[in-house]
Amino acid sequence: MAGEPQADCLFCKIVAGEVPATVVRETETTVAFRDINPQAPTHVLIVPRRHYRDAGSLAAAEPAVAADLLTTAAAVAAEEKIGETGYRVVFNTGSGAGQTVFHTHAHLLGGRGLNWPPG
Ligand code: IU
Repeated sequence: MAGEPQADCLFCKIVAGEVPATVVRETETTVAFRDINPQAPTHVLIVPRRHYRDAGSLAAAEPAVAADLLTTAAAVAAEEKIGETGYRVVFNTGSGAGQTVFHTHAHLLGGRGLNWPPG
């Protein structure tokens, strides 16, 4: 059920501490950790503690938590000192857009130049 832990979900397991991750920030409702396959010098994933399949589903159910994802991304960007040069926050949504883990996550990318449009 939406919001409840999913037994087969990698990010639920990271949130629960059952799978190790390099956590850089935690709030009451979110966890931020380094991506295992970084695409930029800073590549951090920010996930809600509760399970929703994508960003739209999270925002519809728990808009305050969706906002917390964004403020946490900004806080990590400040800590990583990528705010001045710019950074990107991405929610891949659906397999056609590259989503491979179906637990909402924001990618925070920065520390290098970022092209537009993305691939
Ligand atoms: P995507 O938007 O669903 O494709 O993003 C999933 C991300 O999760 C991707 O960047 C992976 O490198 C990352 N990831 C991870 O950090 N740790 C893991 O054990 C696995 C994937 I599997």
